[in-house]
Amino acid sequence: MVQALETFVRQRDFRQRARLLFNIYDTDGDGFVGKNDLLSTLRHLSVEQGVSDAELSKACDAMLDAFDSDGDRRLSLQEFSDLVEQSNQLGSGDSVQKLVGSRG
Ligand SMILES: [Ca+2]
Ligand SMILES: [Ca+2]
Repeated sequence: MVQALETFVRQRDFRQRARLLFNIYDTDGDGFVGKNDLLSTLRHLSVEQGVSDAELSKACDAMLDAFDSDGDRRLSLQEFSDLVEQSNQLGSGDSVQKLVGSRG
């Protein structure tokens, strides 16, 4: 019973967190996280890490390839939630470097 409650709370927290991040990433507010949304958010996050636009663009394509399950090249809240679930550190600048791979 307690376990079920904890699971419920965790899932609710996760959904709230995913929605919060979704709203941050959806910079133009159209209800989807497209490549431009990803680019501008990641650019902002990685501003001090010297990641080039080309690398960011590649990272965005990789994210879309991995999580855009219906193929419209933008992430719905559901698709974005999957991404958040699999990258718990999304939202920290650290995640950008992981996405673009280590840089020597
Ligand atoms: Ca958008
Ligand atoms: Ca999609």
